[in-house]
Amino acid sequence: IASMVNLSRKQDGSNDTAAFANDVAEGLSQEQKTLPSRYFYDGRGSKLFQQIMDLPEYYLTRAEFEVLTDNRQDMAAYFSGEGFFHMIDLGAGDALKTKILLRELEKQQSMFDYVPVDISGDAMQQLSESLHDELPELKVEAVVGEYFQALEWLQDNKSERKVVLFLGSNIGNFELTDSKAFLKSVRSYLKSGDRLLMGVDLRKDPQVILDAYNDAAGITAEFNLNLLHRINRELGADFDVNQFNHYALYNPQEGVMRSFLVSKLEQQVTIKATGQSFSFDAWESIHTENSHKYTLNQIEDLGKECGFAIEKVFYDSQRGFADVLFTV
Ligand code: AVI
Repeated sequence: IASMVNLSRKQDGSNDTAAFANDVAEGLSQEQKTLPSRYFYDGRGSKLFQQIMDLPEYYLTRAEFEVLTDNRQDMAAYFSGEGFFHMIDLGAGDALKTKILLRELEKQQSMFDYVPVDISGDAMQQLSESLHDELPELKVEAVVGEYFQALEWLQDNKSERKVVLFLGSNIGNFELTDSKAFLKSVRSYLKSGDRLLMGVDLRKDPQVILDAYNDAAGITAEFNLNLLHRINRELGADFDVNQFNHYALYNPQEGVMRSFLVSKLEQQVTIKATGQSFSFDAWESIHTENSHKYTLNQIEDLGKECGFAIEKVFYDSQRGFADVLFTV
């Protein structure tokens, strides 16, 4: 039983081109050039990210898979203790990990419906179809849109108890101020009895982290460079993608993995959609992504500041990744 709601401005579910052009122009006009990482995820980018999740070096997905598999009964018991609930999956993607919980909840005959949220209309279409085949009894209402749009929609349309999932260390891609704003916003839509399960990547051997973002097969490089391909495709730009390198480094003091695209030579790029040209010095960089790695204390403080209290922390066997269960 599946239905779909599209909150994005364009009916095909893709991001609004004008907003994309604006963000790109603004980012490339700065002293330190920057592009927002949320634009990684067009059709090709989403496929590349799926490949990343299968890479031997990219430990995050496997670690969270283990956390969810090993603790699914416990988690399901926390979720369904007080009757019917809406399970809201922010950034659901292919929901491969969430399905572990969905199967367990069905097994326990929990009373709930499932509301996956994603900016990719294609992903939500495919997920609805796969759930229809795999869990035909499950009530699914997929929402296509940005997180903030979806939260507002939920406020008006889902009135029962809520369990919000924010898995995959997606929080790590926000700047600290943005993660606070995001969590406070999520909190503002929740009531007593509601919960948030959030996946966080923890501090660990810097070499392990470094390798995860510099895989031998070069898929992460492709993923990063795809941003330039996307700008070429959607905004009529003329980036010579071969003249940029993927470069990612980890700062253990801050616990931040930073990804860049570095211009191999002095060059100019023109973007038709905005009519602007941007020049690059040789070895000038574009900052494209941050991936934060946390201590549990930081997560506890972050939660507290945003109105959440930790109910339980679920770790993988290496203690490198955690799914943190918060109450409000
Ligand atoms: C989606 N996000 C949590 C990934 C990460 O690890 O920061 C995106 C990614 N970037 C490079 N590899 C994977």
